Amino acid sequence: MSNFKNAVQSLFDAHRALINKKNSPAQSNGIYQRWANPIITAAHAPIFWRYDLNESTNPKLLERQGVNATLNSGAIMFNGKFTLVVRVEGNDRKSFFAVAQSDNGVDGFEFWDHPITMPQTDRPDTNVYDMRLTQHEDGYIYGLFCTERKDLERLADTSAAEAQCGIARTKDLVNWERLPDLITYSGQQRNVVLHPEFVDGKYALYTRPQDGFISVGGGGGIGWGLTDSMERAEVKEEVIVDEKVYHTIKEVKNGQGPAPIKTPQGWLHLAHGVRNTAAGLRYVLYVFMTELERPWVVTHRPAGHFIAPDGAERVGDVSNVVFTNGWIQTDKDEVFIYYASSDTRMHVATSTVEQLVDYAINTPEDGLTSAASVEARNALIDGNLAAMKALGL
Ligand code: M1P
Repeated sequence: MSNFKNAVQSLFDAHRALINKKNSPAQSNGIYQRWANPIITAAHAPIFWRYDLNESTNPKLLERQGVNATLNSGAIMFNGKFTLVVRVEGNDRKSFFAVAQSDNGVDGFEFWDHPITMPQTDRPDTNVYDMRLTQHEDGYIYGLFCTERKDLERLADTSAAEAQCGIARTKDLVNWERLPDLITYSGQQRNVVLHPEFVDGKYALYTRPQDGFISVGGGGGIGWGLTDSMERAEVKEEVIVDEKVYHTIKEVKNGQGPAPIKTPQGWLHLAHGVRNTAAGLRYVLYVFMTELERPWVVTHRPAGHFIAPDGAERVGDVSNVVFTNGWIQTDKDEVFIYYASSDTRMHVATSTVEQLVDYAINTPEDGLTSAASVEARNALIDGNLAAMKALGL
């Protein structure tokens, strides 16, 4: 074999070894099970997405188009496979969407040959990211994502941007029909998610009204609104379902994660909450539940974080972040929670609907003061001291 062919073969062998690497359960807190290895990293991107494999144009076999990160992924069970629409970020900082699939949901994720070619609206996207997939009862799979463009009213500020909700739909994850961006009457939108069922005959959306690109300003919270159609989606009125709250894990901002899961006890939601620290923003995941008939009415709010950055998850391009926009419920009611750490790589944690609902219903709410926290903990301690006595401990 020529040296060049040998070198190419080595790249493919190392890549195959990475894809084939078995995952194993890591620590469990009884509510969910983390898995030891990240499930998708930048190194999982196919070799032929990154290298020019033609010896005449790349005799030194240099990487030509690097991939920087694989993060915030939408998730769906598709044709019997655990399927993610991954946010892939090139070294040029542009994100795009690409499908990766696995047979078991915890390892073996492999990208399809080509990323998604997302059609444009008449106002081209500068950057697209964080797709939420919803299998809607109308028969389409919808992908709602953030479309970011330059803020044309602040041209001199090269960081001034505008975030809005892009909408596309598909039946095969290959061909996407781009629909007009969501119209709302808030300044900007990110983390918009389509509810899987019609409500009062309309499409229902979780929104996140925000005044600026990074800061939600006076707005914020997870909002809720209805639209007659997705072909010209317009939410005239947003009500806040889950607000941001002082001195909680969602003091600065929050956002709906994936579309909620329907359970007999209500809709189960996963979201992210953000607070500020001397080291910058800290993103954690939290859970809440809403009424079945009125998904905009919260019934349970377990206090604090559900998943927070842990160990190596704490470090990456944007450190101290976990973020989710995808989970998959299997027909055995297992739940595969897909989350990214520090805007760099993808992980999975596994649980069940039963465990998650138990967690949501039986974890006390945040009492919002230290005194209330001591009171809640004392109630647990006193109950346990009696229980321990009964157990002879
Ligand atoms: O960098 C952390 C996250 O920041 C944004 O989330 P939010 O809209 O809540 O501020 C998004 O850009 C997200 O992609 C990113 O992971």
